[in-house]
Amino acid sequence: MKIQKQQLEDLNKKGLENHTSHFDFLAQSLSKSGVKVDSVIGKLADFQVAIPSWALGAGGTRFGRFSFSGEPASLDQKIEDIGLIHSLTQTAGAVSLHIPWDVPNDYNAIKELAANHKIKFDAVNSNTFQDQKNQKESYKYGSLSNTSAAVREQAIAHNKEVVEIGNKLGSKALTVWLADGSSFPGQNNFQTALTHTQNSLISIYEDMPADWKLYIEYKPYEPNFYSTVIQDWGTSLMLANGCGDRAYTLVDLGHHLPNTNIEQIVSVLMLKGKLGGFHFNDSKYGDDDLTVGSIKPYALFLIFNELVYGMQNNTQNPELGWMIDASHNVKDPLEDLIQSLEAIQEAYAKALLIDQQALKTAQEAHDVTACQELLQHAYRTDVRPLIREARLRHGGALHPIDAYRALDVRKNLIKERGNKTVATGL
Ligand code: PSV
Ligand code: MN
Ligand code: MN
Repeated sequence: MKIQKQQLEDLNKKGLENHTSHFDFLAQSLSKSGVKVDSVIGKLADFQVAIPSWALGAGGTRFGRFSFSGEPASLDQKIEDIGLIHSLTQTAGAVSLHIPWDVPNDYNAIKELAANHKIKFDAVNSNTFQDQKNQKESYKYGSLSNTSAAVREQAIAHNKEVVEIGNKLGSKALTVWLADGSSFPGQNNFQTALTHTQNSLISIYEDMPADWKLYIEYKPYEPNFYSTVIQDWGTSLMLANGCGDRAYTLVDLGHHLPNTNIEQIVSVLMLKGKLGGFHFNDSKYGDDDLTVGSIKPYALFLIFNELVYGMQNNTQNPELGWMIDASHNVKDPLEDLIQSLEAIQEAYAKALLIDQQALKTAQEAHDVTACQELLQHAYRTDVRPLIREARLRHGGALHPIDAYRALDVRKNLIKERGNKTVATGL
């Protein structure tokens, strides 16, 4: 299924009058307070987030998985799904592949399909947290950190192959997330595990093409429950520094212990020019991978405040790789991704409205109340007309979820692909 421009134009006509009055009112009041509305809309339109190939089917838990039907069964179909989300939102212009789940059969055909949908290939992800069929060594006791040289070599070789595959598609970054760790005290020697991991990462890093970046993800626990080798941003940063200039930390919002000040981590990493990529999701308890903005939208806004500040002030930090890393059991995965994209745009738009100059003045005057007022004034602004306007100007849907439903997208996918579908993913 492909959504035609004309279909969206027809649907948009219905809500246009309402939108125009909301947008005009907001644009006028923002302009009066000094906001350059067109520049904000331009930034929103430029902001593209990669969709992970593993989020297009219903995720599961260890207790089970409930299919949503019509799920993509191949890489082609995954790209088609992202194409659908992108035509509705104009924000999902990239895909993040996971190897070996998404190895293309025909590289030219996949590249052509992605180009047709205006989708780029963002960071590629390696997988050393599962054993694959016919694999010689097992990752049961770790991969890049394993005490066995043969296991480490196999895991290094896999990462190198992932880079090769990504390179053929036009990707420019490798994301490494390791499940390595231990579940019981005494199981691992922490120092040995970290040293092996550093050396393995160096070997992968040194083999990457010169214009590639390495993103090192961290996570405090799960699947191991006593220790994780790359448990936090400090460990990730240390490993990135040990690799070189093109190795960076990747922040996944769900990979923190409760109440961690993620915005401060973002800020410090950008100051040091070491924030490489971002995985958006939301959580209540752990790595819940819930829809972005569904639980803690204010925290997301505070994170975006630091991201915006960093993008404006930290030229030492490279452009970031923006990705969603969410998936779950009960919602239509495509609707869920549309909601996530909307929440990201909302937090970004609100952060762009913060009067940075006034905030600096209030900070220097130690006017704590004013500082809070400035942030919350931006946060309390309903920015949705700006996001809708950005979509409208680029041929997207005024109301993506409504359009998705009006066009019967899921019904059509089920008709095309059938009821009993299982997408590859986490
Ligand atoms: C596991 O926690 C995880 O969700 C990581 O966040 C990775 O980014 C993702 O899986 C894909 O490997
Ligand atoms: Mn992640
Ligand atoms: Mn995760």
